[in-house]
Amino acid sequence: MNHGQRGRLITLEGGEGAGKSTLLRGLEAHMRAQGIDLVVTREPGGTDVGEAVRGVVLNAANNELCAEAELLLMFASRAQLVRQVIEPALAAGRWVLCDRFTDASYAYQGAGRGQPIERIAELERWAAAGLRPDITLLLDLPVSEGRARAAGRGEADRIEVEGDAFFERIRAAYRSRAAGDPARFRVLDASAAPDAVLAQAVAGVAELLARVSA
Ligand code: Z5A
Repeated sequence: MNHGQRGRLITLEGGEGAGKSTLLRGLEAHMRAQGIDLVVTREPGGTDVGEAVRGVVLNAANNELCAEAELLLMFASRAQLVRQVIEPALAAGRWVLCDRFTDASYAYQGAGRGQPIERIAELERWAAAGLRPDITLLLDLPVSEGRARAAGRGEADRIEVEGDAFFERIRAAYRSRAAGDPARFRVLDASAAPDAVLAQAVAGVAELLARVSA
């Protein structure tokens, strides 16, 4: 499928414990069953360089890492992923399903860490080559529920150790970005059962794709 046509970039976003990994597995299986030629990747990470960066930014031992360096590292991973994986796949007509993308930098480094939005926008234009997802699925969940789910997962990483206020800012930023761009975002009720979240996602993708392709 997609002969001669540019592929689509679909991203998943959400706060801690929202169920992105669970949804990603379900969505990947659903899309492959539809015959979609799919590349699945994640941020930070997705390339050898990006996975090394991920190790640095998530390692709780790196507690001296400043917010500016954190932002630049997220975009270092993204710059590599866009050029090495995402753009070539889209150009070949393949679809890309990416676990987090630039919206996460606006939410975590912008709203969470207080980094200037105009700096992030500049990095998006330059380091991420202005690439925007066609569709973004936002898994929305009250912070307390998400944190309770994530608590069962073992040791917290360098970002997960932050307090509730940090994650409330992130949730608010994600919701506000979604409200500001309804043609790209679909907000999913992540407190529903996994099958119901997947059904919402499948319906959302179909509806937004119909609009994008119209
Ligand atoms: N980060 C950043 O700061 N800036 C950036 O630009 C980017 C990222 C790109 C790593 O991201 C960190 O990087 C992240 C943001 C930052 N830091 N934090 N916090 P990540 O996406 O790799 O890590 P994550 O946020 O921890 O996501 P995850 O591993 O995909 O976890 P999840 O969303 O919580 O998904 P899950 O593992 O599927 O679900 C968590 C638990 O809930 C698990 O036990 C499931 O079985 C359960 N679950 C899942 N769905 C359900 C439903 N529907 N009902 C009940 N229980 C459920």
